Amino acid sequence: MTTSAFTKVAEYSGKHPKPADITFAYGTAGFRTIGETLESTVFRVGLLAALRSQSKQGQTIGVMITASHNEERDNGVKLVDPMGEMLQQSWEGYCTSMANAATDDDVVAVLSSIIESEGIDVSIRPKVAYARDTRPSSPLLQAALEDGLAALDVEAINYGIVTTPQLHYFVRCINTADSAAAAYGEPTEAGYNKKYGAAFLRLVEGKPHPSKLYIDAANGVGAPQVRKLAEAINSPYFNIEVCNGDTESLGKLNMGCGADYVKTNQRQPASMTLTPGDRYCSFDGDADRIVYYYADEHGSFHLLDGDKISTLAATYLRDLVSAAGIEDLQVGVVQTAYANGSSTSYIKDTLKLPTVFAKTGVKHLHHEAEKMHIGVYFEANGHGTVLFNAGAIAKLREAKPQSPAQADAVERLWALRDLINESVGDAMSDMLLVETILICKGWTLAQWDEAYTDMPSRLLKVVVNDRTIFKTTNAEQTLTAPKGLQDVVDALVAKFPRGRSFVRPSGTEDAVRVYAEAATRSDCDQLAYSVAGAVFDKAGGRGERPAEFI
Ligand code: G16
Repeated sequence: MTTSAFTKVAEYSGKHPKPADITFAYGTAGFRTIGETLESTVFRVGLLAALRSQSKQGQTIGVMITASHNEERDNGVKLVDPMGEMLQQSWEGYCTSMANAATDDDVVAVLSSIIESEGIDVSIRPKVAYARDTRPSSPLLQAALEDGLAALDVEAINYGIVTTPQLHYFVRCINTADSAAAAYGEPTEAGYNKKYGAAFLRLVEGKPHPSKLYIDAANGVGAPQVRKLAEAINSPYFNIEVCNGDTESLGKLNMGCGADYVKTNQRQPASMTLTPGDRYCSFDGDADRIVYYYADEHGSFHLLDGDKISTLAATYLRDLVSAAGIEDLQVGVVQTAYANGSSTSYIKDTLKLPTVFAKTGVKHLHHEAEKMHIGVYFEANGHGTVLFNAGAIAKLREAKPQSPAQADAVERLWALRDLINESVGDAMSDMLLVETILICKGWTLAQWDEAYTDMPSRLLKVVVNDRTIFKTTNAEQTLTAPKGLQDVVDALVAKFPRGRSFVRPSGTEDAVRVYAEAATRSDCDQLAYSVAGAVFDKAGGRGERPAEFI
């Protein structure tokens, strides 16, 4: 890079000084914190996106400005790699160093050290595709990003306000456009709706129409986008009504609604009353997660979370593979420690499918799923997808169906692959997958729910002075620091039949998460609140102590 290019970077950087008192970290899903503190970080992510594109021989890199499920005042930014997957982890350290460079000269110094360590050819013109969600701080951050892109003369495409998974999809489409074998689709909203809509209609054709699906869009970007998807599908097979679709009023995003609220509180959105027999689902604020739910005839709430989606998808795929008669085409499942114990037993003992555990964060699950022929990965919070690896594709191509039934099963596997956004977990594509399976099986949500009964579980948040003192091992299920705290957790767990609990620092919120499971609801709550109380007392709890369980 020439001296004048570095001078230009330093000049632009001067417009976006780093707040002196904040240390940024590239966490579970990129940078996330209070939106108005992120201007310098987002500017610098623009620079990093340019370098990442050059390091990938000019392929397009994605930048998404969003804080997904977080409260409205937060914002965030993350990079998307060429196949639409999360940024390669070895670059996360570069992101953190860049975000924390104290001065404009330091920014230039970090930039040149990355160029040197990665052997980047800076003569390549970088390409970046970017988008944002509906947060009030997003336009300001977008302007900072555009300065970063301009500083390194990036060829950029602005996708405006789209869901996070849509941006992942666009990036993959752009980078595969020239390959007949790998071409993923048209990199536009219309192309996205056309691809997923057509695959859905192909799979459900001829089956009875389902009842209406009520979609809580968390007052986020999923609302306008799912309406466009419904317009494109334009069929009684996709009869939806959007609830919590207000993206204009301040203070509404993810507030008392959305997938995170529903999963964490184990109840419907505050603004909604459920009618027994009706079907409901919730997206989160950027529509990368989805959970389903319904009320039974007594009005009791029932949640169908990421584990239930995962087992539904795995069952359907396993049965199709068997019907297709393709030998040695394996289906496997990836979960995290948050997976309900009943779901894991069901996968192992009833479905007889292999299951592996990964750390929280879809980037970790994605890599494990890639090792399986057909890898189904979902976090309990509703974030996940299904991957068909190269081995699976080869087996599908080589398949020699011996009967019309086998030919139909092979055709359905291909169609399912077209229905699934393999680049990342995607609420809209996952919803079409669930709808397809339910329509094909003729199932209500209650029938889907019958597969297994969840163990009572509880997820709590504890705010502490410094969550970075929490260190974990064993797929984040065991604390190695603060010293002695894991022993306390173990002693509490031992008191409850079938008890399980773990503590880990969140990578997206300034909090420590406590998960607990036990044989009964009251044991589970008692365990969760006891562990949360111990964390608060022994590791610098701030604000209100988690309420004692009564
Ligand atoms: C992000 C990640 C998810 C993760 C979640 C919570 O979701 O993409 O994989 O489960 O954060 O992570 P943590 O417990 O570390 O805060 P989203 O929907 O917010 O992008």
